[in-house]
Amino acid sequence: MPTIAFITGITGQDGSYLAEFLLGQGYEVHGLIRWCSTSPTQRLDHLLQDAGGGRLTLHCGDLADAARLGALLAEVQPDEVYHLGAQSHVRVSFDLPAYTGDITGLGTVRLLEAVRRSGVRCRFYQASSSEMFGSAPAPQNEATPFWPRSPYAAAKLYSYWMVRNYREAHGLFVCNGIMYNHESPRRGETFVTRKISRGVAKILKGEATQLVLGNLEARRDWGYAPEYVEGMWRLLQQGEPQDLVFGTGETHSVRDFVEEAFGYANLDWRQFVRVDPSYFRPTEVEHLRADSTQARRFLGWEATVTFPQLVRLMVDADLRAADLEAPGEGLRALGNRVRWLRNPLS
Ligand code: NAP
Ligand code: G4F
Repeated sequence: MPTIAFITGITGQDGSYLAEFLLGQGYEVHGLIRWCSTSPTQRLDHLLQDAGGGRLTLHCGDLADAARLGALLAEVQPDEVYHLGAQSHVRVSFDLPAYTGDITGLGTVRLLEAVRRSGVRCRFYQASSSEMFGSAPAPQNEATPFWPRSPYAAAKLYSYWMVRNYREAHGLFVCNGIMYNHESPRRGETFVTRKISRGVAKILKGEATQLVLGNLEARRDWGYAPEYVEGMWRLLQQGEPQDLVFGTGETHSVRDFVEEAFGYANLDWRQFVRVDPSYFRPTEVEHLRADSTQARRFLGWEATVTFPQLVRLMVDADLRAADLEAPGEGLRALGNRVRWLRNPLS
């Protein structure tokens, strides 16, 4: 019998990579999708075409709907639950604080309750975030006190503590993966890295003359998303549940990302990038850098894709998507490090 996984947020960046990874491991994969009048499965279409040999099933539902989550848990009877669904955009959370609290915070409790009440014996992964560290000095690790700086971070922190409470109070096998920023060609278009890589392609294609950004000084620990979904899986294969930090250990500013991306395309970024304060956040997270010593120690997990390789891979992908010639250095540098990935540029 194959191992059965249930993934919330399967249509997102991480959910699509995780589904691909688990199907490659021989899993039967079930995913929660929101009903939508347009197709939400763009990132999954390559998997749905051959349906992983009939091992990929999508179920309509919503993290706001506790009854549906309970029914699905009982029906699917998963061995592993990966809870990735969330309103995941930090800037948007300032405009939608209550909605973000409901979906990103309470949504986790609805799912935990569905697990507990169904009596299904499964392992549970919670997509916690480095945003929870907020203003805590870098580098941050599992012992660093949290200091959330947005409604999103506060909602994730609530989920983090509820996961710990369900472990301690009810004995569930539940784990927090505290992940730093991870990016890819499948990254949502309004997150800064993808906005930049698409911006380069649009400028080269003649579809835009400038790229408008917010705070260029914020520093992030950016890694490559497919490596992080392997980390999620490894965390659930442990003998005991625990909470671990996942990141590269390197930090770069948004300005660094801009310079690298435009430089790779032989463009002088100063001619094209404009800063608009309307993109600034009411409270910013200035500096994130992971200390992932424990993930290395317990899981043997390490990020291997470097910052320039990540930037180049994303620019390559957006150039190709715009029918432009791509230098391909990002792809070449990646080699076959992520062997299960079918097409790193899509
Ligand atoms: P993403 O691309 O924004 O995907 C979010 C997923 O959640 C999408 O599938 C979305 O569905 C789904 N979702 C949103 N609202 C929902 C609702 N009400 N009911 C059911 N599903 C809902 O995010 P990601 O980058 O893959 O990140 C995955 C998870 O890791 C998120 O929880 C994020 O907060 C967390 N995280 C991400 C990073 C990172 O750097 N990527 C780092 C740390 C933590 P639709 O497609 O229908 O919108
Ligand atoms: O790409 P961002 O929107 O990602 P952010 O806020 O770090 O959040 C992402 O990573 C978290 C993990 O640490 C996840 F939990 C979360 O779900 C999400 O995936 O912004 C990165 C930085 C910020 O400092 C922002 O102020 O880039 C700065 N920035 C500058 N100009 C911009 C822009 N961000 C966006 N989205 N758009 C801009 O034009």
